[in-house]
Amino acid sequence: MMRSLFPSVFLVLTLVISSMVGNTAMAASSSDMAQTTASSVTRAAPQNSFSHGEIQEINRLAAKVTIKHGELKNLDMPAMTMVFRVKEPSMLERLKVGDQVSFIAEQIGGHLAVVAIEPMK
Ligand SMILES: [Cu+2]
Repeated sequence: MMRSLFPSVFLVLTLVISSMVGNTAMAASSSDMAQTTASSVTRAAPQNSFSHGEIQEINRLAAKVTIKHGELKNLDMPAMTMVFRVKEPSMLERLKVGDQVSFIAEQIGGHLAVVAIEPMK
């Protein structure tokens, strides 16, 4: 009984912890450092590279933003206008329609979410 339960509990914990770690930029950069020692090939792949776009619409209640974006290399997506969720609603506070932005979108739990976004100057 205990022996069969334990591995799945451990798996869930691992998933929770890894998703928490993924939230912080610091964790990402430290894992980058770990990878550099592994091989220089993994360094060559642009991970979480910023994409460019223009804000078309902001839905603060739904925590969604419509972005007319250029090519998203990390998602292998061509330029288009589409709706993204944002990871944190507070990310929308500094944005307004018409802003040129740099942003990072990632596939999270089956949908695309903006995990970082900032107006371009
Ligand atoms: Cu798109």
